[in-house]
Amino acid sequence: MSKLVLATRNKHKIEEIKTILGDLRLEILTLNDFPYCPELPEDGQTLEENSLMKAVTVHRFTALPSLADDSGLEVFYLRGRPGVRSARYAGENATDEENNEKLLKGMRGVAPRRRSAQFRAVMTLVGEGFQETTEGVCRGRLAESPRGSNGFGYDPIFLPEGFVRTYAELSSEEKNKISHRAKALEKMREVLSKVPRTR
Ligand code: ITT
Repeated sequence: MSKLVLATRNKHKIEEIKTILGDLRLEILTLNDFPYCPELPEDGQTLEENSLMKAVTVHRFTALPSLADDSGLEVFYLRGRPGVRSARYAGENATDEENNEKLLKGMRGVAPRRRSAQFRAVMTLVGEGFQETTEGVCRGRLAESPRGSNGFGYDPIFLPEGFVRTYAELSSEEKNKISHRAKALEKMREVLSKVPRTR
């Protein structure tokens, strides 16, 4: 069986990625299996840069193929913000609630047709002699107030296209069918199925 290390400690991402890739013959490890792995750099200007830095750092440390996910919510009215700063929008150690609150405050009074937003995930796979990057986008719009308790991050305030429910009101099966993360992983599937076995 081939081993793959997810370059993240975010338990929600880990759960989603493991479920989506559940049918592949992969032993999926995470940074929780490598407690001494150094902090991952996240100071890039783009999701692509951060995703690559995380995957490279973890591959170097573990000597195993590593898959990183850098993702964010891009709001058109805010010219793509919070984007690459999604995790830290309301400050360095901001909670999901604080980030949601800041975003909704900045969008107060903005009409529904101008509340377009998209989630974007950039996945990077780095192994011995191979590297692959894929992107997944889920379009939608911002809700007026938070709704639902599933998922994490901005899920309670994001209405995916074609739904009247927020990401946080969808079951995990529903979210994993349409999400930015699922789409990026779908494109990575072929390469992941060929990850070489590790001794
Ligand atoms: P790692 O870097 O360890 O993977 P992180 O939480 O710091 O974990 P990111 O730097 O990629 O991850 O930041 C992504 C932020 O974007 C995340 O903290 C959420 O606020 C938001 N986000 C990404 N995907 C999301 C999703 O599926 N649902 C809700 N919010 C999401």
